[in-house]
This record gives sequence, C-alpha cells and structure tokens, in this order.
Amino acid sequence: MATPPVIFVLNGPNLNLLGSREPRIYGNQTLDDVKSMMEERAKAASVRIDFRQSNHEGELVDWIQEAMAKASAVIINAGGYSHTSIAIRDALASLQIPIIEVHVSNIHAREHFRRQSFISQVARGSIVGLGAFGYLLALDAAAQLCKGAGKAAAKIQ
Ligand code: CA2
Repeated sequence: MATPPVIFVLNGPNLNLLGSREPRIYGNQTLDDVKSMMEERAKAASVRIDFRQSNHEGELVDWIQEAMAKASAVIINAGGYSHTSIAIRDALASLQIPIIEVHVSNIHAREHFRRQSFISQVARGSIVGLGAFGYLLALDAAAQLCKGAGKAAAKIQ
C-alpha cells in the first residue's frame, strides 16, 4: 500500500493557550482537542498529519523549510505572526505545495491590526472565524489538494 501524504499543521505563538482563556473569542477547545479531532479526520481521509506548535518565529521558519522535503501540504495558524512576519511569509512562499491558512477567530471582525495577514498572500486559501472546526475544513481541503496533485503527477508519468 502507498504511504499516505503527510500534512504539516503548524501553530504559532499563544495557540498553546487555546481553551484556557478568552473563550468568547477563541472557544473552549484546547489545542490538544484540535489535534485529536484532526488525527481522527486524517485517518478517514487517508492522510497523516504532523501537528506542531511553537512560540518562536525561527522555529516556525525551520519547520516550514522542513515541510519542503517532508510534506504534501501545510496548514498554518501563525497566530500573531500572521500580521507581522515577513520571514514566515517568505519561507511559505518558497514551498511548492498547497498552503491553507487557518484562524480560529474572524480576524476581519476584530482590531484593525489583525485584518492584514502576510500569510494570506501566499496561501491557497484562508479559513477564518469558524473556531476549531476551521482546522477540520482546512484538512479536508488539504487532503483533496494532495490527491489532486497525485493525479496530476500520475497523468504526466
Ligand atoms: O484567531 C486566530 O486563530 C489567531 O491566529 C489567534 C492569535 C491571534 O494573535 C491572531 O490575531 C488570530 C492568538 C492565539 C491565541 O491566543 C490566546 C491568548 C489567550 C487565551 C487563549 C488564546
């Protein structure tokens, strides 16, 4: 049996606090809950996820570079770095695999400084404001896009 495609799920600063505070904005689910839900959904979609969180910009950049060799797609919630980090944007721009951006909250309905995301410019699509469910939708989309890429490669051969 062929090895399933690996989808990197990268989470940025403060997302380790999900579910512990500010439930009105971020909901009640923890990042561990999100990971478990995604693992279940990944099995059903015949893909594997590699789920990570870091509070450090450079570590996120290192992981994005690692994705170049190991992943078939990247799902990323870069947290506050979405609005500030050219380094993360540049690392993502160098990938030739689908990138899906996720935000738990609706960044367009919040403070003005959250309305711009550098990640959106290099992402295939963005899912915002749907809470933890957004990660599951991103996984469905990434899994479909991976399969599409597989089909295209099969046609070329
Ligand atoms: O809505 C999102 O997913 C965000 O990426 C979450 C980030 C925020 O900086 C972005 O603008 C939008 C914040 C991460 C969660 O921070 C928490 C802080 C306290 C309690 C719970 C979560």
